[in-house]
Amino acid sequence: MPDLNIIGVPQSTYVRVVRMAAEEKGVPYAFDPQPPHSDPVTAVHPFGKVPVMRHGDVELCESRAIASYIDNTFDGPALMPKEPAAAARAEQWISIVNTIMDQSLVRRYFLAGYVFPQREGREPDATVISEVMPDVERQLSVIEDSLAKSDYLSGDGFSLADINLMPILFYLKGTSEAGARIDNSETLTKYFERNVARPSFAATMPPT
Ligand SMILES: N[C@@H](CCC(=O)N[C@@H](CS)C(=O)NCC(=O)O)C(=O)O
Repeated sequence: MPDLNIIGVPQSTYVRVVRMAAEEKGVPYAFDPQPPHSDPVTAVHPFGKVPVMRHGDVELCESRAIASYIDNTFDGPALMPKEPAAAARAEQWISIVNTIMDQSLVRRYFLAGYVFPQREGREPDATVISEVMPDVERQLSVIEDSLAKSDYLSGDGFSLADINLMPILFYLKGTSEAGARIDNSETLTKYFERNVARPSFAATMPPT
């Protein structure tokens, strides 16, 4: 039984990020697929959000903190660039994705537009989708502009910034509007295909 325990539903983009971090480092971990606000989660996260992590006496919540702990505790390839400007650029992207893009791309567009209606046997919510689409378009364009200058978000090779974005792009690819926006962009398509091929991505595929 591995010492590192990652807790949280596999469908969560944030849970996938920390699992990908462990996979990229080559760290064995036990995965406990617990929903938000379940007892094992609230025992660690004061607001019941996933992921949470246990490693011996260490218990942590928040994906960025957990990924940082995994990166700094275990051997294996570094997940953050060493060069200060590239490291700061990776942090900048993680912050933008987690504080701005997650809200519109995941919560409003993907979950409210597609997942929640479909769970109730309804069609995707066209009103929600059309309201959020300007934000989706703008945010994908911002990512595209950055990737037009560099193959990776930090500008210095694959990093946690790319790990942090890929689970979101994966969900968007399966939708009509954002999926078409990605497919019509050579830059976004190349980026997606480059990173989707990583074993850490295949190993953390959410159930359908
Ligand atoms: N800032 C947190 C966000 C985690 C988060 O929002 N997780 C979602 C699942 S993707 C969750 O637990 N939602 C339940 C809730 O907000 O009550 C992190 O980076 O770990």
